[in-house]
Parts: sequence; structure tokens; C-alpha cells
Amino acid sequence: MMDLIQKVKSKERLNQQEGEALYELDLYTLGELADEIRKKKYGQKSYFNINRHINPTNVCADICKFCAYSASRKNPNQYTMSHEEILEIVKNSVAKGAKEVHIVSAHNPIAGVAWYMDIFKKIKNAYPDLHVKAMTAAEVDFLSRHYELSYDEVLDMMIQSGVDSMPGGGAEIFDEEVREYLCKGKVTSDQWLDIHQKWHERGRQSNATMLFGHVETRAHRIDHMLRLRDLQDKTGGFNAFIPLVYQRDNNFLKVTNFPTGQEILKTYAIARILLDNIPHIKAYWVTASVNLALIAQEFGCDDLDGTIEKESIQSAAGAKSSHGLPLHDFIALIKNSGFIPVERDSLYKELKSYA
Ligand code: V47
Repeated sequence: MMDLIQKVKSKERLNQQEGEALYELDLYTLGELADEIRKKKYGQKSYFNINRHINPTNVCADICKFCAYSASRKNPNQYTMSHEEILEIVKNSVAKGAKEVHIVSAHNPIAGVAWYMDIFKKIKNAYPDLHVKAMTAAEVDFLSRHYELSYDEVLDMMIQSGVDSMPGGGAEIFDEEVREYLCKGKVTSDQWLDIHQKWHERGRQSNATMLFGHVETRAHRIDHMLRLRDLQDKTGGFNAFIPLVYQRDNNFLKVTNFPTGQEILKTYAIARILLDNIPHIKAYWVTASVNLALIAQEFGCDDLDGTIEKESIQSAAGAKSSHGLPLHDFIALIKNSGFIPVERDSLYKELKSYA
């Protein structure tokens, strides 16, 4: 174990086996190692943005066992927003100071490609300075399959329509066996990585998530992170890694062993140590809970996502996030936990420090 600690301290790259061994370290040792890396990069700064999540439809052609959001017999309330409804939401959010809209939809087989793409054009026409973070790799793959378009064609359409960056959703867990069990038929791991590579090759940036705390093992999490590290070595296009803690309500995934707070914090810390080439590790307060996300700042995380305003995917599965967090609360929470809240834009340019 001393060898492993020494390796981390001297910034040597760790492999799969060593990544797994990090979990055997006690929480405080691991936390200290991750905190040292975080402090060297960002000191006491904690990043957030003023954003609005919009989920324009829950009608989905795919069936993921963990999902409580898509319309199904557990959630029979189907909806698909009109562009007018979406624009009204954007208008209200911009008036309240939002600088980013994060738009993620289910895989709607009847809405049409134009419904997906034209809304980005309309938003950009009305608000040229608003950052549009939209379309997970799972959506790109769905549109490609459903409308017989290549990934290149879908990605080019996104750029022409005004999408600025891609969110990290749809990655789930890359291990093929677990993935097959969780979300058979959806974008495969290699396809997810391929889509992000193609996006990065267009000079664009994106995020990467990992859904954990369900049926996967620690080894699967390490494997997931290392596949991302490999792609990042090639492209450098990932801004942030976001471990999403599985929420258990209203879905079809039967899980009996949920991760403890310690296990979640260890996973954040390990992400900071292993992903030496991804600048930001995001403690997404929606799935971690606000309290644990604040503690995660001491375990390698430097970003807490944003005010969100409304959230539909994880709150459908039990997260306490349906109404986001007011800005003044967000700032006070970060300050009171001993960190400096720094408002950032979507690509991590610092906009305002609340020191
Ligand atoms: O990919 C679905 C996840 C993701 C559940 O890029 C669940 O900045 C927990 O990707 N429990 C969509 N998670 C959200 C997402 C995201 C969120 C915040 C920031 C960014 C970013 C991206 O939500 C899906 C899926 O992995 N999800 N169901 C659930 N029961």
C-alpha cells in the first residue's frame, strides 16, 4: 500500500489493478491524496454555473432498467413539449440569469429530427450568448439509428443548429455485460466513446458521466474511468467527469446493496486520482445529495454543477432536485463549507468569485 500511495504522490499513472487497490485505502488517506491534487489545481475554489435543465420529452424508444423518467407503466404520463413551450422556459430562465441551458430528451420515435434540431436554432436566434449544452451520445445514436443518418451527419446538424457542447449522459457503465443487463439496445460503450471522439475532433467539448451504485462492481467503475482516460489522451475534449449516484425509486432495476457515503466519497476521490487528464470532477448535488456534495469538495471534487432550476430525470427516481437550488443558497452553502464559490461559464471560464 505504501508503494501505491507513493505512486499517487509522485503522479505516476495507475492501471486497472492499482485503481481497484485504491478502494482498499482508508477513506481519510484516499481523501488526503485526492485533496492534495485538487488543491494544487484549484485551491479552495469550487465552481458552479447558473443553468437550467430542460427535458423536452419523456417518450422513449429505449428501455433502461434504471430510468424512472421515461414514459412507461411506472410513469404513464407522456409528454412532448412544443418549441413554443421550450422557448417560454428559456425566456424565463434567461430573465433569471441563466447562462446555460442543458437540454436532454428521451429517444422519441415520433417527434422527428427537425423537432430535435430546430429548437436549438430557435434558442440561438433569440439568445446568441446563451450556451446550449445538449444531446447526449445516446440521443445522437438514437437519431442515427432511427433516421438512418451517420454519426457525422447528426453531429454536423447539431453544430449547424447551434449546439455548443455535449453533456455527459448515456455513458452509464461501459462494461459490456453490465450494460447489456441495464440498457440493452441503447448506444454501446464503443459507440458512446466514438461519438464523443468525433465531437472532440470537431473542436468541441463535452462531459462524461458514470452511473454507479447499482449492480456494478468497483472493478467496473475503474474500467469505466480508464476507458475515458484513454480517449482523453487522444482528444483532450472532456471538461468534466461526473459520477452519478444511482437513485432507486420508480424503476425496474432491483438493487439491494446501495453504496454508503464512504463508498461514494471514495469513488469521487479515485476519479480525481485516476483521471489525471480530465480537469474537473463534478459532485452533482442532485444525485449525491447537497450535504455529501459539499463534503465531496474535500475528496477531489471542484465543481458542483449549478442551480438547475428544474430537474426531471433523477427527481423521477427519488432525488430531491425537482426545483433546483436558489443562487443565494447555492453560494451560501459553498461558502459555509469553507470553499470559495466561483461562478463559471459552461467551458469553465471564471465569471465571478464570491470570496
Ligand atoms: O445518462 C437516469 C442518469 C443521466 C437515473 O454533462 C440516473 O454536465 C441516477 O447525464 N439515478 C442524464 N441517475 C443526466 C446527465 C447529466 C447530469 C448533470 C450534468 C451533466 C453534464 C450530465 O441521468 C443519464 C443516466 O445515467 N440517470 N436514471 C437514476 N435512477
